[in-house]
Amino acid sequence: MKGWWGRILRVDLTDNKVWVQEYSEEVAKNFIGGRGLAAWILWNEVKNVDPLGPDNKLIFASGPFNGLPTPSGGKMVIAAKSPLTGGYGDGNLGTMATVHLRKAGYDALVVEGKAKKPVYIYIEDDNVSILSAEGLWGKTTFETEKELKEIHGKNVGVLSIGPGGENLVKYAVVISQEGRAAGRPGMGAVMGSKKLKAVVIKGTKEIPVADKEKLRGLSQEAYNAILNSPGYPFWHRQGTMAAVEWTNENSALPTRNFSDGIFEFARSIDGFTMEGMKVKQRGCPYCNMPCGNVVLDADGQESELDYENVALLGSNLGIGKLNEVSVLNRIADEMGLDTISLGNTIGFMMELKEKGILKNEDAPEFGDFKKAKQLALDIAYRRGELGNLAAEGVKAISEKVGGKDIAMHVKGLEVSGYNCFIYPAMALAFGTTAIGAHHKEAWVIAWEIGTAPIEGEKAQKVEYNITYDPEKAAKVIELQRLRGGLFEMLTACRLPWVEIGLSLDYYPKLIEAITGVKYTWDDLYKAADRVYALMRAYWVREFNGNWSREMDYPPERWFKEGLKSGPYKDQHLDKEKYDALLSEYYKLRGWSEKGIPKKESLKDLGLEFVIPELEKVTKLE
Ligand code: PTT
Ligand code: SF4
Repeated sequence: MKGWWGRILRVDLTDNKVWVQEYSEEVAKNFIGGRGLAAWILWNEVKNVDPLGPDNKLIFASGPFNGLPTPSGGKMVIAAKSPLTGGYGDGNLGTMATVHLRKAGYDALVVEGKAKKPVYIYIEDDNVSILSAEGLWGKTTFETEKELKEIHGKNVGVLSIGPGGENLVKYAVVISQEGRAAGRPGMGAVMGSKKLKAVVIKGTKEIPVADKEKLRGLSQEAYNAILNSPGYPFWHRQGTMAAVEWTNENSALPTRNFSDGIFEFARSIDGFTMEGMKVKQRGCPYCNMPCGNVVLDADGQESELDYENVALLGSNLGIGKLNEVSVLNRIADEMGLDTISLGNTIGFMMELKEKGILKNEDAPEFGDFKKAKQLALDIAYRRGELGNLAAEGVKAISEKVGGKDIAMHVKGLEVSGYNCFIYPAMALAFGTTAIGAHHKEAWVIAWEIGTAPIEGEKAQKVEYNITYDPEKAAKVIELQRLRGGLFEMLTACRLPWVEIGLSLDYYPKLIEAITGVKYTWDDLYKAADRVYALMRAYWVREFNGNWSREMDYPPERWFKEGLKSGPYKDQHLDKEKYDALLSEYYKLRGWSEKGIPKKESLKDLGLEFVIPELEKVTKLE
């Protein structure tokens, strides 16, 4: 095999066992890597287990792009059964750990079992040790990475959890390089449940590549195309932060627990304000369009900002000072909490308090930065009744305290930064994403609005009519195939294509140069569909067949209430029309009206092995 090692490093923390598993060329070709490989492992090995028990498996999956000079190709997928949703869970981050994992001779690392005391895994090529982390337990992710680099040298990749993961906060993430985060559906909590504080990797091998010269030439061409694109200068200035002004202009900026789409202090937290505060720029490995904008926060400390972080911890909490928002963002990174779920949870509690549903003196009100900061820390340490409750996430809070109609989640994962009262396609994307409400797989809102943030220096506002054309379902699937499929399997950053317009034509050519395998676009789409069907089958199996189309509904708020202000005041989604769009989506995917893949489509995708197990829990069409 070229491009893939065909080797997975396995570690069992219960028995201190380390071994290498080889996997076949057929699996490599069909599932490619990253999320594809992770879904295949979870389906085969992680059945009906407690997500926070020793039998769950935490998968760190790289792909053929990693460790090689590919455009923005320094990403890694971290996956497991999710403790937040109970279904398939994963996330993606840029990290030197993916480069080193591949250079150490592995395509993935799978950790199972549970250590008796805190440990970290140190991998140096074929030499793998499980070492005590008792001295690191309790430390922040920043402190942990710094200490581990002092021990093992700067030339390593480090992935770690903070107190959030240690204390099993359901939306704890894994952090790398002080500002790269992955695993919104609680991958940090799974790591904490195994008492695994960190993974440190150093790899020195040469990755076997089919055609090195071709790879070098193509990559150079792609890097040049990125630098010369018209959107590059503005991207370089603002990165994802350009989206604050754009969503606000188009009534989509989550504001006060998604009750509105326009924030009166948007300018004070947007990309232009960030530009004035910027002290440095960071990026992921092999990226020549770095977007990690680092500012100094109200405590005088560095904080790396992205759109989602600012939308959810700023406007969604009614906080209009970017240096205060930056404090909350930095705390999330240090503690290892997902900013999106954290912002949703605190915002939800603020609204519950406003409505008199939550009667707790310590609960913050909208705009109360001090109490929000205190609550973020209490969540990480699960301190007090409020901290403990909030550590469970929005869905659990709504079931315990009330407010289901204003609980912003899908399948238990909190909604990311796009308010969809008037955007049916984006609502469908949130409804059908493989992990719950995340924009990563189909950021269809830019297509739906007709503009994107990086199109000039002033965000465009367009004439917009709410429509439910069936082509919206087709567009969601097309984007899921590319964003949630191709890029998550490779694993490469999608932003060169999404934001800078790098031609997609480079990708099959690069894959061929690396692996020697000539994929057509049909092959790549089919691989993506295969992984989507497998992830959906995983949910259905883990939910014991208790599955219905309601699982793919967006939050009730978007159907029941209207926007509070602006040109689309009082407008909201129509449930019947959404249902028709959902049916179109199922039809195109070859899924039943309940959202379960049909036998024929499973066979067509080469997933026959899924059928007998699914038939144990549900009747397949
Ligand atoms: C991703 C989600 C996002 S999506 C953001 S900001 W975004 C939040 N970032 C967090 C953070 O930071 N700290 C924290 N404690 N929690 C956070 N949670 C949120 O996590 C990130 C970029 C961004 S910035 C985006 S869109 C793109 N995402 C990609 C993706 O998902 N796949 C892919 N192949 N390429 C991508 N490129 C871009 O990467 P999750 P990163 Mg992230 C600080 O984790 O679970 O996938 O959720 O990876 O290295 O931090 O880069 O406006
Ligand atoms: Fe990382 Fe941003 Fe570069 Fe993507 S564009 S690889 S998220 S630095």
